[in-house]
Amino acid sequence: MTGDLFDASAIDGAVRVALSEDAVLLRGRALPVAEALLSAIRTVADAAPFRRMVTPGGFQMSVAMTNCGSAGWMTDRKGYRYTADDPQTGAPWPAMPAVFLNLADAAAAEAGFPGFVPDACLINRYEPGARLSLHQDKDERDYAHPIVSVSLGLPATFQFGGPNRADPVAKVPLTHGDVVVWGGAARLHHHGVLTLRNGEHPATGRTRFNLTLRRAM
Ligand code: MD3
Ligand code: FE
Repeated sequence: MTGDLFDASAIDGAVRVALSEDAVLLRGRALPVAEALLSAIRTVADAAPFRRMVTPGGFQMSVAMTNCGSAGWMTDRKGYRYTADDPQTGAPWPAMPAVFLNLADAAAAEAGFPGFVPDACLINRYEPGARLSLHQDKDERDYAHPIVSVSLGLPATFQFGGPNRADPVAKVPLTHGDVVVWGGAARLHHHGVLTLRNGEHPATGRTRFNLTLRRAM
């Protein structure tokens, strides 16, 4: 079933919410592998530590980031781009954990995008006070591929707009274990995350993680 924001249906035990045409929220879809995902995040961050990057405009982001996969997203004064190596260590970004690949492939298929093979995963770490202003993800080579996002830890309010920056914005709570698949028409929609509220989560403490699995190259 697809339609408006509140059109939810249970299919195969997972609760699906159509956020818009081609954007599907699979509530709790990552819960069975949440501990495995968190363990893999720690392994990635041991090799490629979280850092707060600087935008081309010179502002330090409030969200701390790292990457895994054959490409990783970065920003500095020179611009936004994907690189094969972590500029901080000079080493290639850590390999994509199998648990990331398997979840991304399964969730994309359930949302109608079979055969999704991500080559990049940006890992965002939010602490209370961190936010991500409204933006589009357009540094990838081919927008035909979907993006799969996975939320872990503290809840956040996600903002979801349209193709134009001035389009009206819907607010959607994203909680521990939620997976969203963005493809087709939704792939270039504006989106952001409101300032993270203070809180404590049993699995992550005072932290929210978000994985975005992408086909960058
Ligand atoms: C809609 N991350 O890393 S995930 C990002 O919660 C990013 O950290 C947010 O936006 C976060 O770029 C939101 C949801 C998301 C991710 C990618 C999208 C929504 C999207 C791409 C196209 C449209
Ligand atoms: Fe984004």
